[in-house]
Amino acid sequence: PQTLEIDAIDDAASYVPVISSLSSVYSASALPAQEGRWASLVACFKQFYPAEDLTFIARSPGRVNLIGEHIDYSLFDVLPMAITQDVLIAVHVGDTDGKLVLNNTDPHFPSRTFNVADLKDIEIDATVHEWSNYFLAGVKGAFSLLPSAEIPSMHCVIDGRIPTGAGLSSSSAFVCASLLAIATAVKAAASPSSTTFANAVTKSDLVQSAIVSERHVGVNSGGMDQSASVFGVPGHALRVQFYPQLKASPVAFQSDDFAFVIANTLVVADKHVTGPIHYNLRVVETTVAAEILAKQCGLGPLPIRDGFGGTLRGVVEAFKARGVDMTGVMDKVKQVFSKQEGYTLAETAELLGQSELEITKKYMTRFPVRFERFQFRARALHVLDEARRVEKFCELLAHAPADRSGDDAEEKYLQDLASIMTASHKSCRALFDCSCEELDELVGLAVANGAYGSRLTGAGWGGATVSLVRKDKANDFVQCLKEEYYSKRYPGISEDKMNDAICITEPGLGSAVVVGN
Ligand code: NG1
Ligand code: MG
Repeated sequence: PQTLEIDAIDDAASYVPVISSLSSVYSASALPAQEGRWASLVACFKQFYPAEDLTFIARSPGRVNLIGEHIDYSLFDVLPMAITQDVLIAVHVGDTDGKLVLNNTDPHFPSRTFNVADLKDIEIDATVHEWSNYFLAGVKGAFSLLPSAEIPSMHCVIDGRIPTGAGLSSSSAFVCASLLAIATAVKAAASPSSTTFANAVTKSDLVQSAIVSERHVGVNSGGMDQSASVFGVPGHALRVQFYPQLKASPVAFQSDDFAFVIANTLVVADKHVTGPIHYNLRVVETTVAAEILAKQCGLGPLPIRDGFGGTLRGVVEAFKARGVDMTGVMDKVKQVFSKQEGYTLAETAELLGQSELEITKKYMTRFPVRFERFQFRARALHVLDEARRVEKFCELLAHAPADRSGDDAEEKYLQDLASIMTASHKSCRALFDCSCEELDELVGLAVANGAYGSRLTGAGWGGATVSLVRKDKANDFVQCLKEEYYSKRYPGISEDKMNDAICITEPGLGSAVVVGN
């Protein structure tokens, strides 16, 4: 595919480099070691559709979150970065058979065909785990972005390389790539003679729409993953802000001496199965905690996030306007939620001044949850303290270690960054209760084997850790974890499987469309 061109989709306030050729993408090391993969996707496309031209390939990557866990849906800033592993969708546009055909390079995911005429009103059954649901979420997003659009016939091959349930956001990458593919196909069908489809959709629109449409798959998620997947900038982390509006700013690393290592526990965290007791429940706990704080502290009505409820960010802003700082807000949390054992629904109704039925309807119907007691105190304290850790981490990153005095400035700098990561893990484990035995073991082994710091990344309850290590020690570190974790937990595990599970990661490029000519 050497003759393909990339249209980095444009954004008015874009800091995203526009890449003119695939080779320049490789040289920018945005897609290291991927050349063979793109070629094999093109070959696979030819197998599925021997008589059809490839119109374009849409791509969106996974992400690793460096700091700021479970605070995006409370509208606090987070610091993820896009990773190399991604979802590619090769598309042929222009037949008049009226079909959307989805094939997958992985034979575990069987072929699916839809009539494009049925797509506008298509229902997604979030209760079944069906791979094409993620594409259909992209369809929903495309119609919300382009309400009058007619989706043309699309014959697709999908190739996803992000491990699922690993906290690396395979789901968002798939939804973002799908939405981008559909928007691009609509544009391509409208101007078949053009070979470039830039501006099919802006990056901001793509993100906003993907955030809302991914909820059709049954998870009441925040917006971190879609932002990282779309806006990713090679060599940079992204500070993503959700308040007062969505904004992503690239953050450079001021030192070349460290690297991040992603290590997958190989415990699959499946939000579709565990959402009601894990992820979706945490969204309810943090949302209702915010509403109770507003009510009990007389803050007035909070701004509502995406039609769901108030946020802890709203609470912090309201207190700020009254001269109360973050420490003060945390004190209020401890006062209002004095019961360490948590709150039953009846007690919650009392605090909120609403009936149990009202609360159930508002917060627990579209995304059902199961619980005995809401842990408002612990969840809110995690969120507020984690928001502070993001601030501190970003402040540290803004200053080069050389600005510090002393011979061991660099060493201290890495220790400071890492201690914030380690504190985040502790809080995720103890207050947010989103870790698991394997994650705790990996974090412990990482620190014992030379990492400065380590933490779970993504939703947790399984999935991966991210560790900060010295670049010159990174390979040894990977080797140690292979021996200490993978070979011991999974005796007989193959080298290939381990290499998929643990890797040194580079921040990569976000969504892009590669156009054939
Ligand atoms: P993953 O790790 O992809 O399951 C989830 C949410 C994020 C964020 C993190 C926790 C989705 C699509 N993403 O990520 O919005 O809340 O957990 O920080 O559900
Ligand atoms: Mg996900």
